[in-house]
Amino acid sequence: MKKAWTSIVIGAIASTVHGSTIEDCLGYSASHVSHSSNGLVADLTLIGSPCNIYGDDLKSLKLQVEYQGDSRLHVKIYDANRQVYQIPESVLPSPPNNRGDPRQAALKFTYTTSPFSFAVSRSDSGDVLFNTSGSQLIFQSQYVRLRTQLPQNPNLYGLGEHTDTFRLQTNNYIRTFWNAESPYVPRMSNLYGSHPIYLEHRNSGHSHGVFLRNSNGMNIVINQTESGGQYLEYNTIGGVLDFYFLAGPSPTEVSKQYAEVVGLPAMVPYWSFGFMQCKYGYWDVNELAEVVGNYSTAGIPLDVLWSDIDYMDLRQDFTTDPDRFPIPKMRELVHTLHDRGQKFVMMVDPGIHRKGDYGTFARGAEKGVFLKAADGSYYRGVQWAGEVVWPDWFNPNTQDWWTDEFKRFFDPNTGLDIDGVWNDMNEISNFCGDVNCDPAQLAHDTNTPPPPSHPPRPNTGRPIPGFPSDFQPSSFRVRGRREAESRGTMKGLPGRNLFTPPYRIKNHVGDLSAGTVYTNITNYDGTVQYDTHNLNGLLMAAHSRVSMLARRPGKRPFVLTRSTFAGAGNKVAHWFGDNYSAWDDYRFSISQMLAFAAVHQMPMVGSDVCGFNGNAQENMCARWALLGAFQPFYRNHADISAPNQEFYLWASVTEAAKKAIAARYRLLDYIYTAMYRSSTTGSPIVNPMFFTYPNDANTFGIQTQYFFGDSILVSPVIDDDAQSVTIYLPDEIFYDFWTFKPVRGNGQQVTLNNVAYTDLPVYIRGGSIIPMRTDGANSTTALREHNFNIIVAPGLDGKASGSLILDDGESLEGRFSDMSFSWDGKEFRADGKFWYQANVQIETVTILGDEPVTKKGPWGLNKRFSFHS
Ligand code: MIG
Repeated sequence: MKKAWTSIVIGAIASTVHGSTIEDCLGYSASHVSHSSNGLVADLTLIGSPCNIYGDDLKSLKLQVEYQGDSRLHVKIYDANRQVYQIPESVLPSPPNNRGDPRQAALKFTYTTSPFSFAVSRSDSGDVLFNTSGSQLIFQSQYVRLRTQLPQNPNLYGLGEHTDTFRLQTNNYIRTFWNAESPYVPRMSNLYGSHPIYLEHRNSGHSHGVFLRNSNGMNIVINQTESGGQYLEYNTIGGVLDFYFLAGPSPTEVSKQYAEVVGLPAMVPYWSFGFMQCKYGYWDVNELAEVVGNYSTAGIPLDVLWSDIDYMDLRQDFTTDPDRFPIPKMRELVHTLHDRGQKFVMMVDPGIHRKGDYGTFARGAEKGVFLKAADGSYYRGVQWAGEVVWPDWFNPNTQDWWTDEFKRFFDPNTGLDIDGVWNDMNEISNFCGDVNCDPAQLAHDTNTPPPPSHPPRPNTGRPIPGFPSDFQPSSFRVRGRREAESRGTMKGLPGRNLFTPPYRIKNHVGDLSAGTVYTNITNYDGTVQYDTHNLNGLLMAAHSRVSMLARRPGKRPFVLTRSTFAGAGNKVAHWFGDNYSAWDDYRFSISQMLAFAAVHQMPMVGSDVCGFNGNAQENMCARWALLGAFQPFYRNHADISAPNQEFYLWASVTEAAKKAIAARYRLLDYIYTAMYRSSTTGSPIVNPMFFTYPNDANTFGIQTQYFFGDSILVSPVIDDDAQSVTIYLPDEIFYDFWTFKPVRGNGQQVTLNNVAYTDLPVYIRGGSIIPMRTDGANSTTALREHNFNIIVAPGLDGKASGSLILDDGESLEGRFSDMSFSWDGKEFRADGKFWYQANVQIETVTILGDEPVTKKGPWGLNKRFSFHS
């Protein structure tokens, strides 16, 4: 099937749907161009007779161009009647139009009248960034096409979610946006999330960004014409062309400018940087406790325990299995975890069991919050609980109902006092595969959910360290090892083919409605899933965030979501779904993280460490335990059918994990500070190497090395079962993170040999100052009581600087300290704002070099200080 798509979509499409071909589409001509102080508007009128390839051509369009400040250009092409679907402001607000002066703007908009085309170029250099000439704009009822020319071999990044290279392929490459259940995260295909933003980096050392604010299904084709002309082409099945061009010119500035468009990332709690353990298939509450006990026995700090759908009664949200996960004992588990300084996160799925006596359903039905079919009956599908209905996130009552369910079930006094929530299956995933599926029949035939086939396991009488005596390990160890001119509705054109639009996007699941909510379903506000499908995940997660906040007002909610859309980082965290326990997946976990953290503005991301599906091998899991510790979201998770893979199950993985978590703890406040900067300025928490060295072309294609924060260079061993790795060290002085020995980078590759499976090459970049906590904490809660050692890593110029944020780690708006550190080669200075009272101090300051020098304190974290060498 995949091959067939390639020939349909790519190249000169010889479509003869209505007897015409794409070449018969003559485009539009611009008229009534009206300039204002910060932009222009114009009418775009269809030239000639309609070509009607994929639906009907729209005859009248509007063009709106706004210079929004000096570095952002907004270009929007939409239907004059404003009927075509546009993303509502309530879901993803458009950025404020900071009126800019075209004469000062970094970007310049130019256009050709007929056929209409436009270009965006840099005002200073004249470099053309985007140019649609040479191919006509097509704007039809079910197909919108716009193509831009690009330079040869462009360096393009972003356009996630995918498992392809970080620097995108430029030949015969299609990125499809249609959020879908994606087991084994297939390559070259659409996955769980849609982020129509790319960053292009040029050999000039300058980057720019292009964001298309459009949620419709689409193919973005990156390819070359027969004569070799490089292009990128948007092919959407609806929506409008709502572009934001971001001037950079540094890659980091592009990231920051994108955050201004879709929102700054949400700040996360301190504890969420701890190590987390999860598994689908933990049998009962005893097994949950046992996993925690095993971690402490092994001496591996565990911060967060996760509970998958296993805990639910018949797989229903907001219930627990009365035998295996009884509420009183679950409450005891949560209390014990909290007493130990640990946290607990549980899953909540979107499919609600359609069953009259199920309270969550009954209360939702009363408030009318579920999606309905055209005849007014519930739109039904199949999910874990059996026959289900789905919340209509566009219904204003849905939030109240959702929050009420959260408050009931997660009540600290009578229910389960969770610290975070996990949203899965929200693409939406529907086990009813196609439009002929009868949900009731399928649920019956597949026995979904399976009846609780086994009673709780008998207890062994052995205690679990750190847990009350009624927690006992199970008797049998299963697993072997382990605008305003027209007041349109913007809710979508009527009369479209909502199931099988004539232009087919390359959805790996098949038809648009396959395995999800049917695309003809109407939301509460009158929009249809055809247009809003890619927003389902973001909407669910955003509602969960509000509900979590209602439970704990003033505290930063922690919500992990599988499905995302542009702007999701402003609210929630994301993991990359159902990967495989294989080296390849270990490798692309880095590219995925880089794209999300640096381009999509979703910093709190990571893959299932050691892989979700399949059987994790010891050496790979040891390497992944180390790599995961140097990524923002650090969670070991596996499928129910996969053998257990908790770190303590192998000696070498235990050793690797202890080392990895100790290092992560040392760096935790450095990481936390990077996250704080990300959430306040948009600077990425993880930096691709070319972000740091934008003029060094050797870095543009690097996808297996990166900076965690802006100073910690991570260079993992990459090849299958290898013990050596060839890395690139830019022209810079570095210091080995583990030994503090200086290592001079020469802008060349270096091969490291004999890298044990329990080792990870990490370097501190010269020029940085890193605050490190002292060793020995067994949780991030305990870590907060640890003092600091300040590590000064002078650059080639002998100087260094760094910073440190201190706060209570959980308040949305609270007191904080923002300290700055500097070293000029002779004098060390600590300065800043001291608004948060931290009861710890700085023990030492160490200046790295051939002969490191340590100055003993202590110094408080409540006032400035300085000393000379
Ligand atoms: O069909 O809740 O991606 O992390 O363990 C599988 C069970 C449903 C998919 C998630 C995975 C989770 C699993 N879920």
